[in-house]
Amino acid sequence: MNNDVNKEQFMESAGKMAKELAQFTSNMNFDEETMLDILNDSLMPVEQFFANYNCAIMEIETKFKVLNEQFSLKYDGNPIESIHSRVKDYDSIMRKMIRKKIPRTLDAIEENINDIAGVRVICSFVDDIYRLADCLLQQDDIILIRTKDYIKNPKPTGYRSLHLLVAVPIFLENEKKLVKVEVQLRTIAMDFWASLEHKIRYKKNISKEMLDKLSHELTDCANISASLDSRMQNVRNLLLSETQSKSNDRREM
Ligand code: 0O2
Repeated sequence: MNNDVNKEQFMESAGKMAKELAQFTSNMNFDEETMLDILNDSLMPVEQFFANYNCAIMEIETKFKVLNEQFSLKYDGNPIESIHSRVKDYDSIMRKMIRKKIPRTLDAIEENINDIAGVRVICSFVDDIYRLADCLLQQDDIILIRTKDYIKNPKPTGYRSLHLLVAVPIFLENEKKLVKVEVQLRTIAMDFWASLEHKIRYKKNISKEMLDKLSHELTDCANISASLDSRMQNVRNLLLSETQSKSNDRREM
C-alpha cells in the first residue's frame, strides 16, 4: 500500500485547515507571536486527529499483509491482489458533516463519521473475502462495530462489497486509543465495476434521462460481473478438488 499517498492527503487536509484558520486570525488584531501560538495550539489537535487515523490504517494494513503472507504459504497463492487506503479528505468530511448535521468539533466528527480511515482490500475470489474477514475479526485486539454485507445483499445500484466497521487500538506516547476504520473487501470484478460507476456518478453535465439509462446499464453490468465472479470461484473450486484428490491418491499409494 501507498503510505506516501496517505501522507499527501493528510498534508493537503491539514493545509486547508491552516488556511481557514489563518484567514480567520488575520481578521483579528494579534501580534505575530500571539498569532503563531494560536495557530500552533489550534492545529496540534487537528494534526493529532488525522495522525491517529493514519496510524490505525497502518495497523490494519499490516494485519492484512501478514494474513496474505500466511495464506500464500498454506494455500499456494496470494488471496490479496492489492490494498488501497486513504484518510478521508477535509472537503469530504465537511460535506458529510453538513449533510448529517454534525456539530463542527473533532469529538463530534470522530463520533459520527465512520469512514475517516478507509482500507480497501481487493481479493481474487469471493471465498477469500470471507476467509480474510473471519481471520481479521478473530484477532483479539479488533472490535467489530458493524458489518454491511453488500455481497449477499447488493445495493439497488448493483454495488457489491463486504464492509466491516472495526475499531483498532493504536499505541501513542502516553495512551492507547481505539480508532475506527472502515474496511471494504471486494473482488477485482467488484472493484472494476465500483470504480467506473463512481466516476460516472460524479460526472457533471449528464442529463437526468441519460443518468437513468446509464444506471440501468450499470446495474446490468454489476449482475454480469457477479456471475463472472461466481464462475471464477467454481473454476477455483474444481482446481482445488482436483489437487486435493491427487494428493490423497499419492498418500494412499
Ligand atoms: P468514498 O469516496 O468511497 O470514500 P455510514 O455513514 O458509513 O454509516 P453510508 O455512507 O451509507 O453510512 O455507508 P455505506 O453506503 O455502507 O458505504 C459508503 C461507501 O461504500 C462509499 O463511500 C463507497 O465507497 C461505497 N459505496 C456504497 N454504495 C456505493 C455505490 O452504489 N457505488 C459505488 N461505486 N460505491 C458505493 P463514499 O462516502 O461514497 O466515498
